[in-house]
Amino acid sequence: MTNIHLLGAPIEEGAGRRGCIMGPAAYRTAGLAEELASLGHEVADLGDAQRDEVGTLETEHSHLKLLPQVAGWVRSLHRHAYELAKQDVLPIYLGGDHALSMGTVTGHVAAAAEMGRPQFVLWLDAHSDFNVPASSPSGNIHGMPVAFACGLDGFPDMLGKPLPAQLDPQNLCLIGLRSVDGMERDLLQASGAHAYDMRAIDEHGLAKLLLPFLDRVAQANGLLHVSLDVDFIEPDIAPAVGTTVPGGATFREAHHIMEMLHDSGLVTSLDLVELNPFLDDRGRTARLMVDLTASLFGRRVLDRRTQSY
Ligand code: 6HN
Ligand code: MN
Ligand code: MN
Ligand code: MN
Repeated sequence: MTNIHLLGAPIEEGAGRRGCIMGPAAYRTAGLAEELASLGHEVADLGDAQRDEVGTLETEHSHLKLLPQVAGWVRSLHRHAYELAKQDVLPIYLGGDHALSMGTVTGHVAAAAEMGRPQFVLWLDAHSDFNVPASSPSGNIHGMPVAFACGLDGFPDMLGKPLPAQLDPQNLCLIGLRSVDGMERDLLQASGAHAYDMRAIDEHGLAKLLLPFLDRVAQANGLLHVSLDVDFIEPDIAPAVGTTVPGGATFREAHHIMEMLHDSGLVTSLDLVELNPFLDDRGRTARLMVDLTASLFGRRVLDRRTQSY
């Protein structure tokens, strides 16, 4: 039994189109809390976080869209995540676009540093979200949270400079990549992060990519934050996202990752991001995300685990 706390993070200003503001409500409508409770967990819904008021921020990057609004969310979510990380609960952040992870990841990294434990991050996404302002072709801040959390240079002062704590790229694993911008790719490869594109899944299968990472988390007695972007999944079955890219994870691949994560017992926090209910087809994407979360929290058909491959 896990003590799960749900926190809505209805940010949409980081994305290129509107609609993610409705994400938390869609997860509630799709029955996320009830589903987790039916698996035997204690579930508390904390409601939605609110964005801080932030004035103009100094930056030479005038193409950054809605910077004060995004910074307001990042500050608020950072505080929430930091506090939740210090409690004996497992937070699920209901997005909201992916810029929310600038707050959640940094909050968990800062708390982990104080607890003397390494923080690991698993990033499940079609995109690596490793742009810095200067490399971003769109100016959409949801394409930048990983670079931000790793402390890369060139960001305006969204959360204090330097950051309260930085994510070590060695403790970062990205899976599902199939859309990475030119300069973003150079930054990602130089960082030392463990990055796997869809081709790696084709060639090796998910278990071969994921299990060694989970072993490292376990060996290091680490904490594990998972950030699940809707566009990780094949858009035919998960259409409710503004940045669809064909060739995503299949229904079973997505569930299999969640099942392996459950069996590992290592996950300590989770973001569900980029759901845009305005683009959904009779709620099917919201329901799929709820089902995937249920797999991560122990829903299974038979009582067996993934053995070694
Ligand atoms: N996401 N690389 C593109 C950009 O605009 O920077 C797409 C970002 C997508 C963001 O997946 O959360
Ligand atoms: Mn993303
Ligand atoms: Mn994405
Ligand atoms: Mn390495």
